[in-house]
Amino acid sequence: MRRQFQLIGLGLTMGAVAMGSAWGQEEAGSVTRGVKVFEVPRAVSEIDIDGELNEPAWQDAAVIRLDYEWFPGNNSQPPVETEGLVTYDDSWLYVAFRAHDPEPRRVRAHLMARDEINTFVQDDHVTIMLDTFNDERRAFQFRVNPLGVQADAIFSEVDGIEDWSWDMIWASAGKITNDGYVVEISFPFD
Ligand SMILES: [Ca+2]
Ligand SMILES: [Ca+2]
Repeated sequence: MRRQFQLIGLGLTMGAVAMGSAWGQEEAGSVTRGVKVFEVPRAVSEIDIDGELNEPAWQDAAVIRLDYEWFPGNNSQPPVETEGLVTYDDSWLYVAFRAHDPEPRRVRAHLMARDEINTFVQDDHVTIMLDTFNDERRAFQFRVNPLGVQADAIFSEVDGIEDWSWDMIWASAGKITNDGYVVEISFPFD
């Protein structure tokens, strides 16, 4: 079953990250409505981006349950559980997902080149929006499928544009497991 989840970072300061997993449900206005704030612990170990969440740092990472399905549902309650994990060190922001699925053989995932978005969106995948502008209008968008394939874009809600020609150097890996799939990602701060 093709399902898509997104994790939206509205700010990352002093070890705290604000996440709104249901961004877009509320009326425009205050930047604080509907936003959950999580304390993100610093990584206690190095993390190897290999699709295995077996590093000690993941044991202590912030766990963010994604309570809303974005597609095919429209911010509806999902039939499967997906968790986002977040931690960091001096150089990297680390994000991982555990996407539980009782039928992992039905997880859709294909190897393809970066940014082949028309093919990519046919796969199960997770999306992260980093709103480093903190204006809820523009964001850096990162999508990863269960095999670690990347698609990245600059997103503008004002004009609805996803500019896939924008490429950043970031690392991702994914694996299909007996329980669904796992994605492991690192973003450089510089
Ligand atoms: Ca790892
Ligand atoms: Ca791109």
